[in-house]
Amino acid sequence: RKNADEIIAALEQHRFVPYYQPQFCARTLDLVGVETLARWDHPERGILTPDAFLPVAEEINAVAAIDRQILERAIRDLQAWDGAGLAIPKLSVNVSSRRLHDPELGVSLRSIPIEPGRLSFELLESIFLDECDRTVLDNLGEIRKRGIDIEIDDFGTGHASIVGLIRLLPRRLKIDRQLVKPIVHSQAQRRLVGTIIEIGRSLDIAVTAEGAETIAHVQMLRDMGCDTLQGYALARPMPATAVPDFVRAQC
Ligand code: G
Ligand code: G
Ligand code: NA
Ligand code: MN
Repeated sequence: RKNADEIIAALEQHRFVPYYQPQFCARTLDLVGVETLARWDHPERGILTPDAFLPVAEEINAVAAIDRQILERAIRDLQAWDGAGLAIPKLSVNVSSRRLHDPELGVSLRSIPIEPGRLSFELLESIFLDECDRTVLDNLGEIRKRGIDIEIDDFGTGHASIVGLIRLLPRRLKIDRQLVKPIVHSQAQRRLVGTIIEIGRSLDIAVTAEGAETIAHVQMLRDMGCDTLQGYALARPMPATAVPDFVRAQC
């Protein structure tokens, strides 16, 4: 209860903010984008990660509202960075299943000022089960119409539906870090990740590996033909205020 009330108050006070984790081209290690990761800027407890609020937020049906707040803030951050002349090619935002069922999503997209290909939504594999819902279909239609790319997040932890991939044809799939982490000591796990990269290639879907934690992961994933990398070996999630210095240091 206490936590639930606090979450509602935090929403009113706009205390849910995006952190940003950079994403890199596997071949050149150029910055290709940033992913937003929700944080709760708590007045006493400091910056809290999603494990501290998503379960309760889910219970009280507040996840869509958090997602909405993060997206709005991220769009404003991107505009500010553009204004400052920073070259951030792409913004990826997590969109929960709850948010995808929210009729307000499609409506709000009509007023988002963003060029096609600059924004992408990371959706969970469970989307493959939700696709028959009218609101979800309408929202997906609006997402496509606005030129927002769809990425399947945490691929391999949910339904991993190949038929779903063919039907939805996302721009990109992100291999979950649970699958990526073991590749440096398990040949079987390495073959598995290689197979997922092949599935992406055969369907013309780009592949990101999450959880590139060490230089060994980075080298191995690059050699395996992965397109994009994200992980602690390259950059950790950071507050918006740290992004400009990080991006400038890349050049
Ligand atoms: O940020 P962290 O590294 O702790 O993220 C943990 C998990 O929280 C992620 O795997 C993701 O599923 C979820 N998450 C992070 N940011 C968001 C967000 O903005 N919205 C939603 N719905 N989930 C998020
Ligand atoms: O939304 P998604 O499931 O992609 O969430 C990414 C989560 O993974 C965030 O919680 C982020 O902090 C975390 N993360 C990012 N890079 C790494 C990494 O290299 N190792 C580990 N263990 N976690 C990572
Ligand atoms: Na994500
Ligand atoms: Mn993920």
